[in-house]
Amino acid sequence: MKKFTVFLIALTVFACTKKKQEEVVVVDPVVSQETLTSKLYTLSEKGTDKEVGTITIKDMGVDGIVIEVVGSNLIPGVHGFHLHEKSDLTPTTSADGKVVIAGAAGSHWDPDKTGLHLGPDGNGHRGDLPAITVAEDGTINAEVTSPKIFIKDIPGKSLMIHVGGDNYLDEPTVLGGGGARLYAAPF
Ligand SMILES: [Cu+2]
Repeated sequence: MKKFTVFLIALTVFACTKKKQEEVVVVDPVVSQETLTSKLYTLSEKGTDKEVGTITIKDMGVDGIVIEVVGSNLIPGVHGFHLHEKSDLTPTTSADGKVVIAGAAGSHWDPDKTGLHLGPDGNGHRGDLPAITVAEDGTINAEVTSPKIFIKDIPGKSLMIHVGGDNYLDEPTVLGGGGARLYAAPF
């Protein structure tokens, strides 16, 4: 009986110790564990259409964010990629009567009011990101970083993928020349 009691005490102590260990959460002082995830949709003149992937944003603390783009059934090639001002992806009508796909998302996020599209390394829009490439088989599994966007900036905005590439200039066409909005993930 005595042996059994000792065994029970030992078991209880072991169980308590184990529980305590499980409760210990390791928190990196610089990089938090926070991530934001949203689905990636095709865009049309009617709004959002099919689901074609996922975008995950990881908090890198003072270093900004890492953006992971995973998708399939996409149009191959290089596509301009930006953080736009709003998460609303409904179409709008321009002054000349043309439908702007996902127009309600606004333009590239530009909190410093620079009015300049200078790409990820320039001092223009903070929403300007490196262009991303979809493989020939229509898939993408890319990771881009931005030291100018922080995780707190993301809610209420959208990540936008354009039809064309991005020359990181406003010439010869504005906003990098990517043209129409093709896919987006609202946050
Ligand atoms: Cu854009």
